[in-house]
Amino acid sequence: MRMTFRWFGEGNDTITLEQIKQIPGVEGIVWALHDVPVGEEWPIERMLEMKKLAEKHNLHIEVVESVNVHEDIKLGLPTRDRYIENYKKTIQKLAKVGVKVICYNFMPVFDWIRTDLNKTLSDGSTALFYEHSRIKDIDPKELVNKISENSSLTMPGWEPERLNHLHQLFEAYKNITEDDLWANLKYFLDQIIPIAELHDIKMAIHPDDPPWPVFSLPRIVTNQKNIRKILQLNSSPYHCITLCTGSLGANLENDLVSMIHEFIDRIPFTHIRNVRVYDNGDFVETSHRSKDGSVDVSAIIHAYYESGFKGYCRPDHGRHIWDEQCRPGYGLYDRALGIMYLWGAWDALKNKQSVRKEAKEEAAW
Ligand code: DNO
Repeated sequence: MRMTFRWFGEGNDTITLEQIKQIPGVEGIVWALHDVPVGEEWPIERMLEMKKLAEKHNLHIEVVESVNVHEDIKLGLPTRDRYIENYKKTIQKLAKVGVKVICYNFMPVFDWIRTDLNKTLSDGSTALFYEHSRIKDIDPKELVNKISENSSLTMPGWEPERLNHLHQLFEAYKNITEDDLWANLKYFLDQIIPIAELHDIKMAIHPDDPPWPVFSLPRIVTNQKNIRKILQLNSSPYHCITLCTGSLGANLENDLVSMIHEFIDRIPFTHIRNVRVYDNGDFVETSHRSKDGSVDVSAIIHAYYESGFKGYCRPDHGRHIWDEQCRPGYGLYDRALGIMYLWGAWDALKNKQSVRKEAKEEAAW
């Protein structure tokens, strides 16, 4: 398991590379050029700058999250080909700077959705929260305002230049069915994956968060059956998933351990975090510890360990603790604690194995 940490770039994150480097076992950053408008080609000079910066701190830039997919591609509009061409060029350039995995998603209009970015938990920390009943009544515009308020930092997947056109976006999706979305994803994959394969970059689609349709917009990367079907859309080993335990874990019917075992060969990158899911469908993000939420994180580590996982991992959102002022979900402290939990669980398995091996060797004597 290769540990990484998401970093939003200089001037766009409250955390420094010096700090990241001091978290045990972190070898690379998960990055993106967040200011390049969705659909445009990424400039190689900027990629090289990022590489130089990261390498100065002995960190690699092998994982990108995300090269976002333009809405015209998800909508299947004739203009999509232009954006797909840009996407291909970006893949080629990313390969030149040493990128190995690109995480992306195929969610219409919104990326992740929450109703509150600072819900107070019983321990006094705050965390991202999703109130199920609220989503039914809230006007999407109101939600956008709420998510964007009090933050000088653009939230990933909530780019203002796109969400300023919310009304038009909803209009455009009015007649788009789930079947259309499947077809549009296939069209995109069939164009992109051969380029990724040629350049040795794994394309890892991220699950929908939450994993069900929101605001009547279709969502398809939601469960084991759909992920199986998505992987069958293109048989290349370069067509992969980013297994995000927090996104999929918001639906208690998702069996994450079974997904890991089934899809292991197509998981080059995983996000590990915990959520507590309530009976009424609300969920809140919690510490990574199994006991603190509904996702059995230690069982997940166990499944990865047993499968010989050698891919990239990052802790995902954490709580905001110890008065940290940070991007919602992306503080230093709780994610660093998360990493230590993940390593603890991993190393314990390693030790157990070597103890078992030793015991066997002794028995053989
Ligand atoms: C939220 C993240 C998502 C994720 C994208 C991947 O913080 O997990 O924004 O990066 O969905 O494309």
